[in-house]
Amino acid sequence: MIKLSAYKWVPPMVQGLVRDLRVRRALEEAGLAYEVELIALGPQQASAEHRAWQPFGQVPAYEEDGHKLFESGAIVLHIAEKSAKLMPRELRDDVIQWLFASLNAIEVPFMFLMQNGLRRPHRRTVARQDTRVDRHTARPTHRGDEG
Ligand SMILES: N[C@@H](CCC(=O)N[C@@H](CS)C(=O)NCC(=O)O)C(=O)O
Repeated sequence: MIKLSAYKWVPPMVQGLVRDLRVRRALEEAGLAYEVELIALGPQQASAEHRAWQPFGQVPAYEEDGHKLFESGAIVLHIAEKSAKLMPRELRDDVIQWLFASLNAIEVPFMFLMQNGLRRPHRRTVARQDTRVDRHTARPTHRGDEG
């Protein structure tokens, strides 16, 4: 059985944003059954037992038949490898490319923006990444758009 870690409770400002959600979504879309182990923020999160599963004391962490993984991107990729719906074989490189792009080129500036507020230079960075993604995905030659 697949097991995924998540928090028992998080403050309202991050509810709906915790990274176990991207793993849950991949599992749901792949149609894979899973159970959730709820971790309490604080001592349980910092415990040696939890750190053996997620070395930074964070969520999400994933376990499948004793095989343990952490880092949401690595977990989502592992799940995608099991599902032609999530990652058709002929689009594997595209999926990996966009997975890295979402974690580096998109998530990083957005996180910076969230942590530093809507000051003009950060807004510009995020708007620029957004425009570039729009332009790229609108291109008719994008491999994902070829019938
Ligand atoms: N790069 C990691 C980041 C994990 C992460 O930042 N998890 C947050 C929740 S979204 C967390 O556990 N924060 C609590 C903490 O760092 O103490 C991933 O994508 O899995």
